[in-house]
Amino acid sequence: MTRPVAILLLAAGIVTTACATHAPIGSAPPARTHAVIPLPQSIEISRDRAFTITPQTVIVVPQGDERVAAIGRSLSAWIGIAAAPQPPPVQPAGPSIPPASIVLTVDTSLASAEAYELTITAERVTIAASQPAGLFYGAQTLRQLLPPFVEYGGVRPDAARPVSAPAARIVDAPRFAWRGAMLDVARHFFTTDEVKRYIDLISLYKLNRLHLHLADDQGWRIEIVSWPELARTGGRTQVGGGAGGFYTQREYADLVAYAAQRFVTIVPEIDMPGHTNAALTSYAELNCNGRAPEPYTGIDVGFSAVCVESDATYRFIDDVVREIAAMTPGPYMHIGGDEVKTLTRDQYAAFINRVQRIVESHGKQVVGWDEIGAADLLPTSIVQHWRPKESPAALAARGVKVIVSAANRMYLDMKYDQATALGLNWAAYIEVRDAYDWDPAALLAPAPESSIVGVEAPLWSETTTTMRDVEFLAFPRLAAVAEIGWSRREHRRWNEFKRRLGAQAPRWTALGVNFYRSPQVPW
Ligand code: NGO
Repeated sequence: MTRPVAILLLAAGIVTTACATHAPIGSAPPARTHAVIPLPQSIEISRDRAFTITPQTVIVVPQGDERVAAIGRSLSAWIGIAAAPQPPPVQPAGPSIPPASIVLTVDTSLASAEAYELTITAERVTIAASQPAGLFYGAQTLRQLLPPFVEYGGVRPDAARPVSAPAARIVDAPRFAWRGAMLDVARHFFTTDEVKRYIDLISLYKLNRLHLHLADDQGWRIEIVSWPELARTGGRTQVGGGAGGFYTQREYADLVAYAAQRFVTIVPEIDMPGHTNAALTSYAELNCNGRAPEPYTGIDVGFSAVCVESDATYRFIDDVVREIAAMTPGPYMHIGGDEVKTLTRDQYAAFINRVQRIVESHGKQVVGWDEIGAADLLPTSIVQHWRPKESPAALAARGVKVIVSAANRMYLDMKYDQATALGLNWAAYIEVRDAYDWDPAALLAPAPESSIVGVEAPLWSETTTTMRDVEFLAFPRLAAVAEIGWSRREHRRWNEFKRRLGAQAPRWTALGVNFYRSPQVPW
């Protein structure tokens, strides 16, 4: 933003709260605050003018663009009946724009697919982006500028209170392409409805990857038609001995489609060669001794491995990858690769090399935990850094692309502090400030920031038996990860972030999210 515009905006009652060319946030308290997470690249917000949704408000979308119309319908559903007996109708653009409307418009001059511009005046709201993803993110920002009671949706119309957003001008684009969450559905199984709720919650914060940890020692969670016992036998239990479960291929496809509507790419993971007891118990031929072990319901790691010398193992992997690749439109296949204690380094590297070629033959790009760095990585393979004691800098220096999931900062299954009943603590206690107040680029220095594909917050489910448990560990820390993934490093300040974080409380309450009321945050 240039100086004359700034003066003009200030004269018009618009206050800049974050902008690349301005003083850091927090240097002067903004007259009119907002609570948008992740923090946009630039946001100018009015002190005294606002847009109010009325019973006349319509959502205008381009003619004949079904993907944008779907975003319009989502926005309509989020607003719900907060302002009128009916959610705002979605209608194609005509010769004139009705008063008090919200306009979604495609503007191909905007550079990246996820970038958007949101302009709110007293008369109208305009969200412009070159691609549907950007419009979706603009709509999420608008949603966060509306009062939290909107989240009661169709349940609690609050006719006495105006549904208003402050006049504003926002220009926004993400820092990283990969902004992920991982859910471990193997240690404890979560139903597709539960996973859909998680997708809804992560997409509110502009996360765009959901990595599903679909197989581990305790459970195999995805139907494989050519190896039916994997799900039937391997899906039958979970940590603690509960009933477990698995997704049919139809359910998985439905989940993928649901995620895609929210601009979330599903990244399926089949962990191998270790963490495979559920497969080993389902098929004796995957074991070097030809004997299937008992199902496992504890939480130890590192004891299992498929027989890396046997052809049956590679037939199995080829079939599994082929079936999962066929129902996964996203480009990635996560092969795990972590914590194998029963193989030599050479056996391990040869196995990963061979599996990379299988994944490639089915048209997918390999993602693996950082141990796979010991193999000859294909140029397209992505390494997910997780072990706090292993620096990813050497990998980055070799030109490897890295997703940062440092366990001591980003593992959502770590306890907040010693008093947290749920979670583990092997990597660290991670209070909210620990989760926010650091930067992934420092871990890879001196390699350039371009070696970081993005960030991802895994939530391992050894101790979480319900979605309420999952939510308690994920919120508020997932919002911190979302901001690290999206917002410019130079704009991030803990003292300013914690205020915006505290302001999420009424929204989470309205959404029924079971969040941790950290003493570090002004709720
Ligand atoms: C490790 C391990 C998982 C555990 C998790 C618990 C990785 C990549 N492998 O992370 O099996 O569930 O820690 O925090």
